[in-house]
Amino acid sequence: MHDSAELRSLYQARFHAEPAVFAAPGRVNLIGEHTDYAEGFVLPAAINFATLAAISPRDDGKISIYSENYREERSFDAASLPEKGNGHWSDYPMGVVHELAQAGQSIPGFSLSLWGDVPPGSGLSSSAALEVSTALAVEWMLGVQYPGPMLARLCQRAENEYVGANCGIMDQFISIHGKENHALLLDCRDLSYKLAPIPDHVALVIANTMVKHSVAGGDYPTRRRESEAACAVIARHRPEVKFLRDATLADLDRWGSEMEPKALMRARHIISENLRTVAAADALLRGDLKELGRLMAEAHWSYSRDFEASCAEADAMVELAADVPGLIGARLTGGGFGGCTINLVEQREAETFAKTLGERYAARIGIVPEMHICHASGGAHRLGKTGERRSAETA
Ligand code: GAF
Repeated sequence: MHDSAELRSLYQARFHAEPAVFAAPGRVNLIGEHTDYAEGFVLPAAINFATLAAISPRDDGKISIYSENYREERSFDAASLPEKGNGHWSDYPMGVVHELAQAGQSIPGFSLSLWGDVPPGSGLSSSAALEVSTALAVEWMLGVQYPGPMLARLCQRAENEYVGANCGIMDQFISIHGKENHALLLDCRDLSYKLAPIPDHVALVIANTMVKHSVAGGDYPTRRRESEAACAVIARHRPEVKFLRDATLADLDRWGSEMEPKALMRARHIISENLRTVAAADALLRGDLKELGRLMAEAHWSYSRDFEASCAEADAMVELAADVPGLIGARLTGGGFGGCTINLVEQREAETFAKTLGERYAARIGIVPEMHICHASGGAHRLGKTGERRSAETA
């Protein structure tokens, strides 16, 4: 599978109907990790990897969902949707359908086919791409259109409550609001945002450590709990502190001794990361790439040492990148514990950079990494018959 034309023709062969097709991108986060659920700041960009969703109505009251990636079909009764997921890939699209029903929509039968090239388990938000592409497809079928921030919240709820992964808002938000050649500074408290252009001469080189990352289960929720415990200690003294977004490094100096040592480290990462993220967006807007690179490096080591969310492979990928010509900044991106590093690289050096870094990583770690030279892309949208982006008016 390569593109929407192929998805469309496979869809026609399977469901004997002409679908409407939607695309939602994955993302890379330049800086601002585990700050979203603390109502802080993030600086992601949508990337040119996406999930496509093809949909058409059916009249037998069934919801049929086929995954081209898993080559598997699941069927549900639109009149009695399951209340919870059960650890299957279909939880993501069904979570969205369930949330739309919770929001008062009456859900008719439909056939949905999904295909994506966001590498799963690599920290590039394949889950959000799946949720958002489904959301756009089902919205179209229902003839409704939620405002972007509301749709992002709905998809986040699908993941939190139906899938059972305790993620924040970043991934769903950027998948909807991404803009070609821009990063987006999001205030996760009120969902206001500012776009920062990524200069033409800067490439996004994504280096996959090939160590699997997952948000559901494992260390992600543990980190979240630890940082919330630190916040609760500060709130005992300053009740106005509801989230770590409201706390300062001075609070840690005063009350850090009342925290579990790990909680203190997690809080130090999140509080300092918020400061770095806002500073990084400023640096990008001013064109100060040196400062941006410095902040990314600081963010990586804070993520690795204080938040303990990196791994030996990601640390090696970041260390090795520092000696490859063309690097502006590198760090582990996304939820952590594996996945990809993001390298901002001078465009003219990007090919050689990717090749050299890949070879050096393979030589040191013994794993051949996947390297992708990406660009910041636009947010979720409908695709026309020939795969072109349809404007809002024609969508
Ligand atoms: C994952 C989550 F889904 C996001 O909400 C965010 O917390 C991120 O990890 C870490 O910054 O992608």
